[in-house]
Amino acid sequence: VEKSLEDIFEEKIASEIRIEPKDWMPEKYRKTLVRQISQHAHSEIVGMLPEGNWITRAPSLKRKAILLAKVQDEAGHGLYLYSAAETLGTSRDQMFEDLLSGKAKYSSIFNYPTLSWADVGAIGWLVDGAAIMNQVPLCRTSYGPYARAMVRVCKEESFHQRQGFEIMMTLCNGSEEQKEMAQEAFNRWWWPTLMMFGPKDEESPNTEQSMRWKIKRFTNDELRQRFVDMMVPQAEFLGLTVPDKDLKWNEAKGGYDFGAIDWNEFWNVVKGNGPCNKDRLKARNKAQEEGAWVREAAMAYAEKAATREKK
Ligand code: FAQ
Repeated sequence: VEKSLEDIFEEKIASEIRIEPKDWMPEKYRKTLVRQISQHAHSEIVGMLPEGNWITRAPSLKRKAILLAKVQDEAGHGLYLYSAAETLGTSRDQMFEDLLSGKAKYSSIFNYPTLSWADVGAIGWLVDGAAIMNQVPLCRTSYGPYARAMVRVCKEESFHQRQGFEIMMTLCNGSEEQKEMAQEAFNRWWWPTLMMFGPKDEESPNTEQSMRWKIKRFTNDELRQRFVDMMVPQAEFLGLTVPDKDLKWNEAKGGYDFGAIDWNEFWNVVKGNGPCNKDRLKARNKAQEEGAWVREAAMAYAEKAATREKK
């Protein structure tokens, strides 16, 4: 019997062979990947804004240089991810247009404000920590270009997480006021970070199929639990209090039980009504307008170079 294209695809998935751009794939697989990878790319790009807010006010030259490098890394991650998504047949211009018009989603976490320098530490420690927890398994995702992009992204995220933890450690070993700043930032970022992993499994419409296709390797709740179990000892080490009165070690499950997440807040932010959603889109649109002359100049240069080559 001759195998159908679908059989070949399913066999590859079953035997952990990567799916590559020119391989046949179900339309829904392609669509899910474009959705997830483009949202991921948009998150990296919008994710530059909260920390970018502190570049001009970093407390020392060294901190400023490190923060600049981190924010630039996020731009690079966005570019690898748009390239990976483009291999599935959607143009970067189209994806970008969807971001700028507010049609496309990006991670809820980047719609919260950065009110103090400690927020830069908290983002590196918590947000990059959550990003790593989610992205290390994506190095084994079934779509080749996405998996390969994740390898380098994860290496850079590890550096980001260390720099965040180091900022928190410096503040926690500093004056009373510095320690308070760290705790206050922790209080504001903890719950939104737990929301980054997405809705709970029963309310996650995409998880089941994405697990079957090995796009996702763990469910939202599995990753969230691992994250809590990893972070609690780190908070203890820093001398910070996790802002959750229901947090408790559960011997039987070998992990922490934690309090209820405010899902109303989550969906509200996802729908565009978080504290900074409008500001974030405004900032991206402004950058697009102000960068128009650079794009035009680059196009003119490319055309000129092409004519010169023909001669
Ligand atoms: N925010 O059925 P599910 C970073 C949406 S890290 C907004 O569970 P799925 C690094 C979801 O899209 C952050 N929307 O969906 C950095 C879906 O809507 P749709 C980016 C969310 O895809 C650090 C609906 O809810 N990381 O950027 C969120 O199976 C520091 C139902 O959800 C990634 O994107 C949310 N938090 O699972 C940069 C990782 N959660 O599309 C700068 C890759 C869910 O049907 C500074 N993505 N939604 O209309 C993933 O692993 C998955 O897409 C999940 C969601 C786990 C995010």
